[in-house]
Amino acid sequence: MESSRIALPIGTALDRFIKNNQEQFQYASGELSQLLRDIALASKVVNREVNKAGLIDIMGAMGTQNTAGDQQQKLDVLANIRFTRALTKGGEACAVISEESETYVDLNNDGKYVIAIDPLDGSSNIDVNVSIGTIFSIYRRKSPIGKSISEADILQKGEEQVAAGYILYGSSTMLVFTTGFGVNGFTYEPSLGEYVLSHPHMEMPKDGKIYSINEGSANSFSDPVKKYIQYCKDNNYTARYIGSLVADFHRNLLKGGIYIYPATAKDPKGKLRLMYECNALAFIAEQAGGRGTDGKGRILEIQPTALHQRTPFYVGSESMVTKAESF
Ligand code: AHM
Ligand code: MG
Repeated sequence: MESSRIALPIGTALDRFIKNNQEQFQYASGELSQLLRDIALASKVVNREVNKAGLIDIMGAMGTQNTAGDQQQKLDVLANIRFTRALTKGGEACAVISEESETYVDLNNDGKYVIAIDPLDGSSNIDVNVSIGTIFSIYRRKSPIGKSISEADILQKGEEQVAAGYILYGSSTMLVFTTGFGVNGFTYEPSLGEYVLSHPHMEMPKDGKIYSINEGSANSFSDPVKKYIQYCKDNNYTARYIGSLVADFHRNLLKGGIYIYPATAKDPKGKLRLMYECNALAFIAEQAGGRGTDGKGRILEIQPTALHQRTPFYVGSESMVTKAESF
């Protein structure tokens, strides 16, 4: 959708941005804006915890595993609690789907929105002081308000997202989001405790020369993926892989590039989760002029059949994703 492009200056606080751009928040009853504020607030708390992770004894594995069998880190658990609590408080959400919870959390029958969230992605990077992120998608519920929620509310296609975003806990902390009217990026100003507009109307370069893939698994990539990687090398592309989806995606959004997590022997359906990792980033990519596919079709058109469903993921600059697909 076309942005109405109200020119707000760099440095505008998130709250002011939301107030001045209400036409970009559909169904204008204020709940979607409030959800975004709640997520922003929770992210500040998580940011504080991420920043002091090296100082206090909250680092390291908790000894429990999440639904996918990954070791849960204490910060993952904390982030999950912070975000779920923030989303529960205002009553806008009827359900939360989280990477850290096996089933969805049923919140409030009067809530209008369903949120899918990966509270802290890239968790293997926590202990080594490398950028990590939060990824979120927001959907309207489909069932009547006041009734209990149904599967149709939970398992929605990515194209039904009304908003999506991520928080990158990096050398600075950023909130990047879309409500379907383009993409805007806000940088956290710690001394003010505010997100301020730093990257208005973000657009992904149509083409790029950065490819991001875990080449350690190359032996088990399909032939087309192998050929595409060879094509990148033959054309002197630059390989950049942090192993933190939000950070890899963010770099490619700014500089032009492609991120690939294909099917591998270990993860025959890909590693990444459709509902709370790929959908949000595919929506943001499209809103910034890029593309997101599973190698066969548009990520946003995949009908999820399970909460923690995985998918191969190709996302980034339009020409690069199209080229990769052509292999
Ligand atoms: P997580 O949800 O357990 O943190 O895993 C997702 C992460 C992504 O951030 C990252 O892009 C990918 O897994 C890295 O996987 P690999 O180590 O196999 O390259
Ligand atoms: Mg994750």
